[in-house]
Amino acid sequence: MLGALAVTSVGLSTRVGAQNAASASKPMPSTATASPAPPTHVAGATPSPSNALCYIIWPPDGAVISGGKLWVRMGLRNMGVCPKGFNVPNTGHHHLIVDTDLPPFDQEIPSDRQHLHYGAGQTDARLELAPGKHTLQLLLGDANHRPHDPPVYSKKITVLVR
Ligand SMILES: [Cu+2]
Repeated sequence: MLGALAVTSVGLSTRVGAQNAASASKPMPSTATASPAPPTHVAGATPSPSNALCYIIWPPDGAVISGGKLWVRMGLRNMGVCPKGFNVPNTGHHHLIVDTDLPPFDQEIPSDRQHLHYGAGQTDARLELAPGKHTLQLLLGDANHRPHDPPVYSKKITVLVR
């Protein structure tokens, strides 16, 4: 009787401990579920603080934009924005990923119409989109346009232009 009681209480405390550990290792469940789990460790990449947060201030997810001309406002917390080419710890510059998925994290971010670089350190940008549905996502790059370790990127949002 006494033995069975002791076993039960040990089992209970073990389970509680495991639950705490699991929730502590996932600080941002909302962003973690937004993208289909790309690798988060990039060997040799410029380090970023684990609490870095990149987000699109405007437009909001689901926004309807008349005419297709808009300003995109880019947010970054716990890191600083710095122009390309300057190796300053805990900084980077914004890249806007348009209508496509995030590029590979172990390479330089491409530069084309779907991967826009803001290498002067801009935090807002004028954009013109054709009528229809579009996706927007931010990805921070280091002095050499490479994602950090761990990579710092926003949730992917959808806007509708009409
Ligand atoms: Cu860049």
